[in-house]
Amino acid sequence: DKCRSGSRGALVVLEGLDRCGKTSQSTRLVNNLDELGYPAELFRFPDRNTVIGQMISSYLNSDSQLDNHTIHLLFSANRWEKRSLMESKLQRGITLIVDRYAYSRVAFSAAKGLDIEWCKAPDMGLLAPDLVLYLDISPEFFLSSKRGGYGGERYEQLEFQKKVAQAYQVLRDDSWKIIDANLSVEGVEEQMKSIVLDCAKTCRNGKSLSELWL
Ligand code: NYM
Repeated sequence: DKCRSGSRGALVVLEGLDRCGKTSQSTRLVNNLDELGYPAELFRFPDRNTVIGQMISSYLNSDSQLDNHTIHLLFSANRWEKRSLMESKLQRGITLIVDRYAYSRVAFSAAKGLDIEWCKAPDMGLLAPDLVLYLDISPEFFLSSKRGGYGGERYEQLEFQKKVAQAYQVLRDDSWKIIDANLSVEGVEEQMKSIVLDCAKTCRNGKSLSELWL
């Protein structure tokens, strides 16, 4: 509707290694934004609720085997099937907090040795985030932490996570905000809150949406 045009929501992406706390932090962010008068919703990739998402889920649980290129394209298709929904929500003024996005796929596939340009191509034209928050933990962090459940899924192995961390280093640019995720849950939450609020304000004031890859 017209009175809302120009006051779009922000597209905020959380990235990081497995078990870095992205999922709890994204829920907290949504609640914080809602309380501050910025309607927000959570998105998560992979979205395991679609048919493609179920194929991805079965691969991650090692119930199926797929060629590295095939799984790469499925992860990308899983984002494409949500693109128009995401755009319409943003245009309606809703801020989207997204737990993993295109960077995850590139980092995980590059860690397997796939060519980085090939990895980036299928996501070209997806909505570009207004903000990327990288929750920084050392790959060894989970060993000393109480964050449970590690090791259950494909990729959740120390040596592989080290490679993913290196691939993220290559991908990230100066616009990413690096969050020290070794702190307490509340400490991490505080670091993120004001950064995200600033971004939501800028978008509400008319910053335009753009597309990957910037
Ligand atoms: N993952 C996630 C990828 O390999 N590529 C992608 O594009 C995305 C979005 O899925 N180990 C991997 C990272 C995780 C796994 O994610 C499941 P989560 O956040 O644990 O549900």
